[in-house]
Amino acid sequence: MKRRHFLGTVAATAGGLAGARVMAERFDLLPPDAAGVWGPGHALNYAAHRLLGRDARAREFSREQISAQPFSNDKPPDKKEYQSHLAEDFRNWGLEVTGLVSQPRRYTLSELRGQPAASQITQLQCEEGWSYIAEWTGVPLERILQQVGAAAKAKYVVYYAMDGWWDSVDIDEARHPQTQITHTMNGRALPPGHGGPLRMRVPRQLGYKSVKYITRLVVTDDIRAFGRGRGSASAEAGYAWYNGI
Ligand SMILES: Nc1nc2c(c(=O)[nH]1)N[C@H]1C(S)=C(S)[C@@H](COP(=O)(O)O)O[C@H]1N2
Ligand SMILES: [Mo]
Repeated sequence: MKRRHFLGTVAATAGGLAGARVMAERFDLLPPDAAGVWGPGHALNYAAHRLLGRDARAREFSREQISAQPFSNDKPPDKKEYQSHLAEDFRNWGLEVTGLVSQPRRYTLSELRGQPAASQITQLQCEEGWSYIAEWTGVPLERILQQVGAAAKAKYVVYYAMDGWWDSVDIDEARHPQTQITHTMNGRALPPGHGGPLRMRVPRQLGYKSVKYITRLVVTDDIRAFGRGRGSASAEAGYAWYNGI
């Protein structure tokens, strides 16, 4: 009923985009970047995906389809801090988890590697058009949220990288079984070029949501408190905060 009502209303609205914002707001599905010129489009896209495909899964591939030469869009950070972690084989890398959680915690990399792992063969698609398929292995973000006791009212998980990138996903994406803290790629430690030692893997959205070199997660119910309130560095640079595939 809810989705039919939503679609019906959007269709019936003259210039559906303007109506989309109003509808998205009514269903509490307004993305952080709903303001501005592209805001109504972002709101329609996000609300439609959430109403129609909240539990949808990203396509999974067979082992034979894994790309022989996965493309890495960048060199690892030349930042001194990252380079010294690299030099010691990331022995002292950690992932801090704070915010709306009952037990804030800092995981060491070896603690994460020691957790029961999940694997998926999915495609990473860059907004620039290229893509590759790889097997990603790591800890489902959902499991981390359980371990730290994320509050029921949590609405977003914000994540930070060592090179200054940061992004966030809503709680549906965070709890989706394919959303993963990845430490292993194609059976080996995640290479530095692909975000080693830890990256967020969000296979239902475009590649820029899969932030590399992550060091910190914050659970929150108020995204306005982060950066300029648009939910991510990418959104502040003009990309959609939500970009479902
Ligand atoms: N920290 C960080 N994460 C990042 C990026 C980055 O520059 N820094 N680039 C993003 C973009 S635009 C894409 S398409 C993917 C690329 O992943 P890859 O290097 O494994 O191909 O990483 C994303 N995560
Ligand atoms: Mo990208």
